[in-house]
Amino acid sequence: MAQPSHAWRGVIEHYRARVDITRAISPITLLEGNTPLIPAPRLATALAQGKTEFELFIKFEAGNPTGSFKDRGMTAAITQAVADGAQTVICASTGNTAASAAAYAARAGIKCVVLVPDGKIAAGKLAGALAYGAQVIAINGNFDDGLRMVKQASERAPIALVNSINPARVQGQKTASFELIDTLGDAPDWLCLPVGNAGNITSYWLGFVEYHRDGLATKLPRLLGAQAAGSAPIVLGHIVEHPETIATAIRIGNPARWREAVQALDDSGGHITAVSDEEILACYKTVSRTEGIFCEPSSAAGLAGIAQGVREGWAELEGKRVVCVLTGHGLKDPDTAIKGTVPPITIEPNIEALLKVID
Ligand code: AN7
Repeated sequence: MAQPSHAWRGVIEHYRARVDITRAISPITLLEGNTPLIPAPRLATALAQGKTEFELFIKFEAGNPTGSFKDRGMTAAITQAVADGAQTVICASTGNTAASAAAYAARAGIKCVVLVPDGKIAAGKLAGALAYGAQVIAINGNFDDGLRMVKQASERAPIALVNSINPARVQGQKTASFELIDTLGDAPDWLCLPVGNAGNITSYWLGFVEYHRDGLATKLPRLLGAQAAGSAPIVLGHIVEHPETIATAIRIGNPARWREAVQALDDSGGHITAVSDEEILACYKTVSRTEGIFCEPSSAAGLAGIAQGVREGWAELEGKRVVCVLTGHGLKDPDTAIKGTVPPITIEPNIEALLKVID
């Protein structure tokens, strides 16, 4: 049945002329993209700590079909892989890429193999990858080990690599910048986001530069990247052999798109900073309580970057329009969500018991 003409058709079709991948087949899509851009005034006030005032929007990428921003790039990577004749795709992942690759492979009717760090992947991501029917392999190692292994596998066997070193991933991912500009009418002053393997920051910058070059935006944003302090290779300027952080999505010590990220940060006049797990968790709680927006811990790293920049005085936010990308859904990591809260109390099933405990 033909879709009604106003229906959203996913990022490849919507940005047809700009997503540079094969046109040999119709897109493998779950109608990803078109995610909400939510004004967040109460969160802005909380992050500003009485020191400044700025306008804040949340680009809620958890609104994608598998609950993270990865779906934008994955629709492109899987479409390209299928057009190239791949029967199997492979990736290393801290979780969200795995779930996304698994879903799009299922959609395409091909096999998917994912390598994840044993015990360091949030429950909702593992659940997704398994539900979508991927072969999930846990390794006694971290993401960086996994990426090395899947690169080798794709060289030795007829398996397509769908990590973000695959150029199609960036082509799909950059559509997030287009959506921002299409919604706001121009680029924001700051774009703020967590950085792990550095595919997302690279892609956003590419998208902004493209729209600006073609006269669809009058300016370029400054990029504010945030890494977890225990996994901050770009901030430190060297590989981190044993990355650690509660924000397991960004537990990465040797980002694949390191060079591109540094270039983007430089070109934008931006800033990259390391935020502690405590700072991440504080913002993680604040965003859900002030705005009703539930993200996973890694996503809150970007917010923590803003809070830190305000506290330390280096973030020039006064009067600016700031977009913060929340990359993944809070439901991805129920364990961390529950750990940080007071457990529910149990009462007898009568009204007296209820009235006694409502505070
Ligand atoms: C929620 O899934 O690397 O800097 O294997 O899941 O583009 O890597 C995830 C990364 C931020 C960092 N927020 O983005 C993977 C993976 C969330 C993430 C990042 C990830 P990049």
